[in-house]
Amino acid sequence: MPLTHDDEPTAAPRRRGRPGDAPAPTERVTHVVMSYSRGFAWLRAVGPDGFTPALSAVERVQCRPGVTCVVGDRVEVAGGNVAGVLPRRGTLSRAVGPQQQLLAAHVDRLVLVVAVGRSLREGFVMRGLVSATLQGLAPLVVVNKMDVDDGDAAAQVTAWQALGIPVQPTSVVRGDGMDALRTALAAGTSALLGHSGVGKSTLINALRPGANRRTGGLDWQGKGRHVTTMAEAIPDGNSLLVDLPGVRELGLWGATPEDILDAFPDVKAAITRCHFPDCSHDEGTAGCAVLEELDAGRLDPGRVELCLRMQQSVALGLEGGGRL
Ligand SMILES: Nc1nc2c(ncn2[C@@H]2O[C@H](COP(=O)(O)OP(=O)(O)OP(=O)(O)O)[C@@H](O)[C@H]2O)c(=O)[nH]1
Ligand SMILES: [Mg+2]
Ligand SMILES: [Zn+2]
Repeated sequence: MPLTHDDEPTAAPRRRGRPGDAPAPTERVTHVVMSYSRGFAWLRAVGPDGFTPALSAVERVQCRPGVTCVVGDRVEVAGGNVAGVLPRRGTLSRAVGPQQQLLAAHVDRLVLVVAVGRSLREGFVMRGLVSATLQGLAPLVVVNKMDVDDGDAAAQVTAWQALGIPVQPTSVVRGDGMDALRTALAAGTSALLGHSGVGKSTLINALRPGANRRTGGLDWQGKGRHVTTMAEAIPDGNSLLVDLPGVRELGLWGATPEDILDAFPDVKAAITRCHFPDCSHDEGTAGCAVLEELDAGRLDPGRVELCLRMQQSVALGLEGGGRL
């Protein structure tokens, strides 16, 4: 997908110049926010052909009072300042306590990165999938650090694939899955979201030589510290990879119990077959289809519990914030 804004008229290539230079009458340039911090945006100009080398210098531009940006924003520059933010689409948000925090805009794909070890959490993946659906983003689950897998992660990958969840196992160390990931992320804007230390920045450095993202977040045993503190978009042609700080919480605003169930087709099929209207599906109700499937080993008890817990927390209005 081209990076130019949908509403933008086709543009003539831009001369090199400072942001805020009066454009020639026929010239329209979109500025894309590559990074933002405390009233300053790092911008790249983008023409109809994307980030051509002549357009690709990053410029640090102060925002006018009252203007705040997120990475991926398309902005107007006037008089040497960021004067306004164009209408957002493809927004990615998360929960900070009861507040919704916008992380990025104009995102096409939500890449949910987990890693072998403590961060291989089905709860994170399922919340991320619901969140992607609600926010209109295409999901991709990346299971990184497959080089240290003892078999559990491979089994999890197979189970998710059997459920139709798009999953790409990777190892940056061994190079496994990196060509397939490069192809999957070759177009559009992809935001990498996951716990600290799963290898988001390391993946981006491997996919974008020269990105020079600082790495060394938590290792696979959970030791270490958060490394990425500022979101940054890294371009290549018309595609962007957004490196985000590690997150622990991801809200599910506006989700209904039905939205949750839709993300669990395996659980949904059994619940739909249960004929007891008030069945909680988790106690010893004789004849409950969910319990029958569990007893027969055709349904994963962890997934049933996760689905019911997520439904309950949505129904009780506890999302907002949900621990991943
Ligand atoms: N064994 C192994 N280690 C990896 C792999 N990918 C990344 N790592 C290591 O995992 C640690 C964390 O990597 P980062 O890329 O900093 O993780 P991050 O997700 O960006 O972390 P934050 O910026 O804190 O959110 C580093 O020590 C990497 O070298 C992999 O495929 N295999
Ligand atoms: Mg990082
Ligand atoms: Zn039941």
